[in-house]
Amino acid sequence: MFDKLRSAIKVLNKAITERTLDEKEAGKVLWEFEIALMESDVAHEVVEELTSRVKDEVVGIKVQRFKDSEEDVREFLMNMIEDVFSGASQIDLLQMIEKKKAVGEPFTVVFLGINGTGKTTTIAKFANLLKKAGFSVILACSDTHRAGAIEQLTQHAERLSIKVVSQKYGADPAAVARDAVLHARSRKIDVVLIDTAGRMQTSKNLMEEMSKIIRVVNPNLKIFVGDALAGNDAVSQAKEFQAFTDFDATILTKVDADVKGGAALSIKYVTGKPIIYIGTGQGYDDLAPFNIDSFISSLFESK
Ligand SMILES: Nc1nc2c(ncn2[C@@H]2O[C@H](COP(=O)(O)OP(=O)(O)OP(=O)(O)O)[C@@H](O)[C@H]2O)c(=O)[nH]1
Ligand SMILES: [Mg+2]
Repeated sequence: MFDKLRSAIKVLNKAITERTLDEKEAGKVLWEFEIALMESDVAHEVVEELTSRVKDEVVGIKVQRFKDSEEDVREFLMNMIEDVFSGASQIDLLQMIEKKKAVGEPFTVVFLGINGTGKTTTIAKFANLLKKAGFSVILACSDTHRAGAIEQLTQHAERLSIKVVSQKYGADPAAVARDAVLHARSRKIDVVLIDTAGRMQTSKNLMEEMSKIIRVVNPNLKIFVGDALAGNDAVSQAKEFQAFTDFDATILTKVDADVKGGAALSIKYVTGKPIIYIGTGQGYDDLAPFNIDSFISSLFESK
């Protein structure tokens, strides 16, 4: 995972450590760093921020202070990158759910994103995680559009022994979500996970439909599901969805197949919202908590 990004940082680290850079050499090193970031699917604005910070520090006289210590350079780069990505509040989801449970209210989560990013699979994984943590869960099939969507969610629910609330294809997704919440309230179920249809951020009707689901249910959490393999596209989708829904957090899927790593950095940077979990495979247990600081530290580990 993330090998490309890791090697971009390694190359930069090495270049700064081994040489005292004059302006021309620094320019060359920075150029290579910039290309490597771009190749790693890091979004344009993030590339600019990172390269301009490095440039301010390494050109000319200032670089002298690094010349003897690889450790100093490593620390400088790590602090700089952490600084660029700090700021979003971390979300402790299980704790939030626990609090709601304590007052006898179901905790509601809506999953949003474009087609095929992994929303339905992520809901199944997340339901599995919650069950293991001792919570009761119900699923709402508010994807009443795509053929097979109801059967797909129902199959996951059966495998996980969880109830699913659904209606016919073509039904109002907001009504399905509301039914599920009412059901959870009357049966004292702890968590409602609402699956929605994949929609392109350019489809006005579907985006408005999504706003309706959110208005009707007023969920405790809106999670954007982004596909790491989509790279920069995932970043622009995140921006558009954020403008429409002001979501609270991201789950990044298919990270197991992503050698680049740029989407993780970029989505966090452009939305200012934390990535709370990453999908690391197709099985129910393939969902891992994500923390940006540990992610950045891991980029500096030599492998
Ligand atoms: N390798 C890998 N595959 C994943 C991951 N998450 C989801 N997938 C796969 O991605 C494909 C699409 O997943 P879905 O959960 O159906 O995606 P969706 O967003 O619900 O799709 P729509 O409902 O059509 O919008 C499936 O084949 C999943 O198995 C992941 O973390 N890693
Ligand atoms: Mg789906």
